[in-house]
Amino acid sequence: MGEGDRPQDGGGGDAQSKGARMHGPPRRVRDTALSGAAGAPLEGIRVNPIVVVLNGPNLNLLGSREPDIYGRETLADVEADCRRLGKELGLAIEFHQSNREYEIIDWIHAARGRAGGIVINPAAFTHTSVAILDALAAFEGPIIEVHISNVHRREPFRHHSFVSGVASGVIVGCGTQGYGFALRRIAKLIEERSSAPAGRQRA
Ligand code: DHK
Repeated sequence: MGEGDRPQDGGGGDAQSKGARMHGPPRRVRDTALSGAAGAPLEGIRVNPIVVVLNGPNLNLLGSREPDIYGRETLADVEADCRRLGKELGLAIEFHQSNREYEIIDWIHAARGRAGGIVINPAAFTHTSVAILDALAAFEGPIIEVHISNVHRREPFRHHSFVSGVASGVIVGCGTQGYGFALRRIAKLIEERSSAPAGRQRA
């Protein structure tokens, strides 16, 4: 499913122009929040787009949990890899994990109007959570869904994802390397959005 198929948030042109402001690649800013003492804008300060990387239940056990399926890398290893690659790509990485559905929803809400994109491995919530689907549908930027294992080679209940319908892309079965692929794709999508004419942000 392409990004253009994602549900609209009802914001119309305003939401799109807001997206154009909030979701660009590293850029020079004139932002009153970054004003100097005399209130003059600080020229030449580069702001990296925020990418929020979210991890669902049991992913805190990565490395020791079913290593034949999920590998030996810990979540701390994945976070370090994401931060390293984020620097290379000019992205400000915010990395979270929770076993609680509401916390993931709250992080998605906090990303609205602020983050350039979301990378999410919803883990078991992938297959159950309409609430996470709805929260993601209200996010304006690109979303990449990641699964460490190849869920399509596993039990049938893992074949359905509530999240895929609002994701720009899905990376499955590439191990923890999938997070890096997702960040590279998000960086590209953010860059494309920032250079697209205002009315074509979702195309
Ligand atoms: C992780 C989980 O915890 C499972 O519940 C999903 C996903 C698959 C993964 O492969 O990363 O079914």
